[in-house]
This record gives sequence, C-alpha cells and structure tokens, in this order.
Amino acid sequence: MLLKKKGVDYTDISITADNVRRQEMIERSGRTSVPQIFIGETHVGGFDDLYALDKSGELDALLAGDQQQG
Ligand SMILES: N[C@@H](CCC(=O)N[C@@H](CS)C(=O)NCC(=O)O)C(=O)O
Repeated sequence: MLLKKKGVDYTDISITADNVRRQEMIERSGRTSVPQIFIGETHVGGFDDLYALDKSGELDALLAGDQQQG
C-alpha cells in the first residue's frame, strides 16, 4: 500500500507454492520471512524496513535512483 500510494510500479512474486523462488529469496535476502522487498538490486528488507526508510526520507531517493537506472 505504501508503494502504491507513492505510485510505484512493482511486481509481487508469491513464493507460497514456488520453492525455487523461495530459495532465491532466501539466498538474496538471507531471510525467510515475507515480504522481502527489493528496489532494483537493493535489498530493502521487510515492511518494517521499508517504512523506516520512508520515515528517514531515504526511500524516495532510492526509488528515484532506481527509476534513473531504468
Ligand atoms: N518485520 C517483518 C515481519 C514479517 C512477517 O512477520 N512475516 C510473516 C508472514 S506475515 C512470516 O513470513 N512468517 C514466517 C517466517 O518468519 O518465516 C516485516 O515488517 O516485513
């Protein structure tokens, strides 16, 4: 909802029935909980981490950087 509110286009990958994607998520994030949020190649973490980044003002900069890279 936070990303939607910001008008960010994102892909939601369900790992519920996909062990390959689940393994990929664990390898890339080092975590097993969901969601694991990535902006470009940057691993943000879960929702708490995303919210903290927004509060500190770093989320907008990260999103802007990702859009510049395409
Ligand atoms: N602090 C995390 C909490 C995430 C969380 O509790 N996820 C639950 C599902 S809603 C989960 O994945 N539990 C299973 C696990 O931790 O492996 C966040 O903000 O994203």
